[in-house]
Amino acid sequence: MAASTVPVANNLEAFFMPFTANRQFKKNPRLLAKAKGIHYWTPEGRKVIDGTAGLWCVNAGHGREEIKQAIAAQLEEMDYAPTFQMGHPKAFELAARHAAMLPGDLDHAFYCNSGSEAVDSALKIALAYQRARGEGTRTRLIGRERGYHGVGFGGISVGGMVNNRKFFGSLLPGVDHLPHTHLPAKNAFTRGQPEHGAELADELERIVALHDASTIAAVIVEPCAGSTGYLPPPKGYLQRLREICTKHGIVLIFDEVITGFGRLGASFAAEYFGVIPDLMTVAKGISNATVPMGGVFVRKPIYEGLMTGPENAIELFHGYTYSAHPLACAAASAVLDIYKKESLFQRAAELAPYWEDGLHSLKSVPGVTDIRNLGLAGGIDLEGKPGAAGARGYAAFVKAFELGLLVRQSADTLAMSPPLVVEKNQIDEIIDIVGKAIKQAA
Ligand code: PXG
Ligand code: PLP
Repeated sequence: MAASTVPVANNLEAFFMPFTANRQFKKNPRLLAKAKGIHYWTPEGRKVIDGTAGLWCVNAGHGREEIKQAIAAQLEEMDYAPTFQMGHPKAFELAARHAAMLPGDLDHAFYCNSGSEAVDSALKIALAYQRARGEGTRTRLIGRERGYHGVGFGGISVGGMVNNRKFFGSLLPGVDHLPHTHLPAKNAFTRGQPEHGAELADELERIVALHDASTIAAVIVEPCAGSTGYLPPPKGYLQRLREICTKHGIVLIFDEVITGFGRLGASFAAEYFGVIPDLMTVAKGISNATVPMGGVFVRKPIYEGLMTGPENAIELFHGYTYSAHPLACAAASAVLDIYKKESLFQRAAELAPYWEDGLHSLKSVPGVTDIRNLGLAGGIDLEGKPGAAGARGYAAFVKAFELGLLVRQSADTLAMSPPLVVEKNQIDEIIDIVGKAIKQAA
């Protein structure tokens, strides 16, 4: 081996980092080397509160012994088994457990490895379902401005974040978008769901009038938008969207990659809002992020609708090598045990008012222009510096990290979503640090 090919310790160059300013980061890296409970430690041993549950995914907290043991036991027993024309017991067990906890007649589970794959899978299931029921002209997909549905071509096409779209060509054809529901002029500093904006769901009627229902397969929305700064839905909005989709035979997809598995203080946003989608995408908290996993939960009529043709016909020509990977199934089952045993969804619901009070106590901090919250998450908008959009948000994020707190920054918005095992005194600490960081980043 040539000397130059020997890996160099502490050389950060080779890793092409995702969604990161690579050159900036590699000059001033922020590294995490250890995690337990609601904390990370840097390689130097500095303790940092995980104010974001990783990337909204470590809902039961880090380093859970029960999950570790379940993964290790599965690895010992069987590392991998295919699920194309074969099966393994843990996949069926997990699907039955998910079906049992899902609201309404959402009672089947398709598995994949990430939220992005879940979204592409759901869009394909919706298209295949429409075709199977003799509505093959329904090929349009409707997303929403400011939506985030991962990074597959399907997901960025229905997504509504300009930077995730503009570099990547023509995307999927036949996609339209609902308007977003972020109305700070009317709703700033609302606690929980905003009063104004339900009528924005009626824009779907306008889109139907433009294209005709016979061309529209599905609508996908995050029930509470996460990535663009945490935007709880206006009161009545999701109910209205559900009614319009039902009326026009459109498949309604809730992207619950962030909201699923307890974030709102209920198992799923569908349960929290009392609105049942036809398909639900999940990831993140499904496995507490220990082994990558995603899924699409499917209502009975959709699954049944696809079970057509001769019995030897494959009903859905779609799947991943690692669909229902045994290690992911073991992890997902173990985390369900924890959620149940520790009543973590209920715990999140009980902590939510305390979290809300904490967040909104930052209202008077100079430069804060809006605060939003729902469940155990929230977003804080900062006034941007003229001509330097995002600079203040980034400065606050870096300050918070120096002061011992990990937050998530998107432009001049900070988002937080602590693990559901967070204690009240730790919430106090989070709020204290984020307040200081915002002041110091002014
Ligand atoms: N849908 C939604 C609603 C998401 O929030 C995805 C799909 C894609 O999941 P994967 O597993 O492919 O990343 C997501 C992911 C942030 C942030 O800081 C959010 C996500 C991922 C990374 C960062 O807002 N959401
Ligand atoms: N590319 C090639 C060449 C493959 O053989 C496969 C799977 O067999 C894939 C991509 C898809 O990989 P995955 O099933 O992990 O998504």
